[in-house]
Amino acid sequence: MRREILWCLPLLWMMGPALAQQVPRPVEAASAASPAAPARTIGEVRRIDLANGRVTVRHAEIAHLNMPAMAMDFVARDPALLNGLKVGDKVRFVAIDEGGTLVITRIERVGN
Ligand SMILES: [Cu+2]
Repeated sequence: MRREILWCLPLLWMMGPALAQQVPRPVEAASAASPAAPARTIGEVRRIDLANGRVTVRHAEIAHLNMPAMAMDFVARDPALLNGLKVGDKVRFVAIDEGGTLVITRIERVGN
């Protein structure tokens, strides 16, 4: 019994660092320079659904969402964000993935 305990101690000591390395590290705060940071994307409004707070945007590549250029639907975090937008408007917006839903957190018109 006692001999087994003594045998285990060095083993635990050796495995300690290996086990510690498997603990997930906290996610580092994304810096502004990081390509994973939610940057603003250029796009063009294709459709607006004010009642449901949705907007269809033909957008440029979105690096932080790993998305090529395409036209797609977004949900506006606040439907009021869509006030004043018209189909055909060139926009600059920030989109994030919230549990699989692509949400626009800000959007503004840019000069045509
Ligand atoms: Cu897309």
